[in-house]
Amino acid sequence: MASAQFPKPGDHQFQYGTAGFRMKADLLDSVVFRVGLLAALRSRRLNGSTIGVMITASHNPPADNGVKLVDPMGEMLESSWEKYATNLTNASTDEELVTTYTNLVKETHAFDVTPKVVFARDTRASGSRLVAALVAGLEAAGAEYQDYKLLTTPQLHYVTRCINTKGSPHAYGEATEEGYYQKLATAFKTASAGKKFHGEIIVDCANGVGGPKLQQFLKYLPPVAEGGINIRVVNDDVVQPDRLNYNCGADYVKTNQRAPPSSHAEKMQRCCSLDGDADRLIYYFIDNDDTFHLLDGDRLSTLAALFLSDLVKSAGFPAEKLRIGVVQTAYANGASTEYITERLKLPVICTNTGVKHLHHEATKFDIGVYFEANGHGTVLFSDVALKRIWKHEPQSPAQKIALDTLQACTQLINQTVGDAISDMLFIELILAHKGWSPKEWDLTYKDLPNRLGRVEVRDRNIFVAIDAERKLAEPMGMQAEIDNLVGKHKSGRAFVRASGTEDAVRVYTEAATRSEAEELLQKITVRVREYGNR
Ligand code: 16G
Ligand code: MG
Repeated sequence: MASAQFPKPGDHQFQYGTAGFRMKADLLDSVVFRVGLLAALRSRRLNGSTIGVMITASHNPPADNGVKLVDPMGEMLESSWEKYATNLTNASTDEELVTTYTNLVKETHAFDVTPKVVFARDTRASGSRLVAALVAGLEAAGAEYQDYKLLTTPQLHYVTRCINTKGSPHAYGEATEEGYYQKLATAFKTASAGKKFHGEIIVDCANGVGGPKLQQFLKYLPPVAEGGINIRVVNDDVVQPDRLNYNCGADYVKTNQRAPPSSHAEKMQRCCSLDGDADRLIYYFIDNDDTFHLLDGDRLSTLAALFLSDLVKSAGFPAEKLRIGVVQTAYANGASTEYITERLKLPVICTNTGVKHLHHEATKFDIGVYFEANGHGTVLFSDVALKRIWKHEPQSPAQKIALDTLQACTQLINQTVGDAISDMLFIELILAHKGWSPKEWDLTYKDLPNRLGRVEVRDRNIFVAIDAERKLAEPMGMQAEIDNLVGKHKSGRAFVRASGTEDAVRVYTEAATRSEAEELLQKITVRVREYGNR
């Protein structure tokens, strides 16, 4: 039996979480083999649509790896299937695996068709070994498959959608890496025609797969001498595996609130960082007083919303024809939410943490902008919006220019999932249109000081969050205590939630001053410890 080559390690319990399966790479062989079976099953359930499998552990250390499934339109695996992934990977013997699989074929009403799967991986050393396990699983399930080798996560999402929409009115593009570069480069050139880029931008690629891919992409853009964007790629070493995400990358910058030492940014220079699989993006700069300024996912979101709402107006659309909305989580800085509602006059929806929740809510608008504060996000255009945008008749040359730009944006933005390369080009485009340096962008509003804490307790599951994780339903009485503490601080806000990825509780606080945010964090942390260890 094929699975005998990939035995489940000991009594390890696996769980398909918000980011798929992710852990030390040497625990993953059996998991990836079984994900191969599951991908085939998912394809059969969807009558032979192509399913994507990405092998990556994103911003985790080099010794980790992970695997996740991509649904046909490039979305994350439908959440009702996460439990099947969990069941399959936990079957302890080959016999149990066969039984579980056979039952799933029935339970999911899988069709009797040849499954189709595409896959890719990031640059981790364990990647090719895990690909072998995946292929064994796919072959055991009788699947047709195509290996796209090294890709960023969003590229694999793009390719999956292209394959499944080929020949339809919703065709998304050429299902190749080159097709991806061509689509984005063409859109970027159209949307930035005649605009000037403000100096050089440093792009830190976390020594991950984004490095070589961005280098490759640059070949499709006009040269700097001809007015093209001036991108300096740093941290693109994928030869020494230990350097991946080490002292660099979006997660490092966001968590440590400082630039990677290796980026050597000058004062006031525009910088950004991707994460290890290039689906997260964070901007930053160091001002003339050596103060570090972070432009995180909230900033990407507010800038995108500002630009798109202006563009929609300038192109001559009445507001009700293209409703723009923004989706955030409780982690979004209160000042960003206020800016969107009060200044941009746009609706904001708050959802649970995790990209799939934001993505889902964003589909409810004609143009849905969503970003997590950590830099993962994108913009979604509904089918109706796309139709209106492509059919619109501009009434003046100025409307035509705005419309051309808006149309190009729908091509530039990767609508399947947050995509650091695509998001970066979009942000660069906006800054060029506005003639802004990061300083003007930073000045659009002032972040409220905030703190994020991590508390380990005996049982994190007693903390039950409701209202998009802004309040605690349990333990009884705790929310009243938080409200009481928060009420003592100007612009105070706080929430507590159990982490979905670690055995810990997260505490977020915000207040008018840094010391108040800190004080609030300390006081709430004490209460979390007390309740969590009872
Ligand atoms: C996962 C999520 C990320 C979220 C984080 C929260 C995806 C692809 N990733 O990494 O969006 O911010 O979990 O982690 O959805 P936490 O539950 O440990 O705070
Ligand atoms: Mg990532």
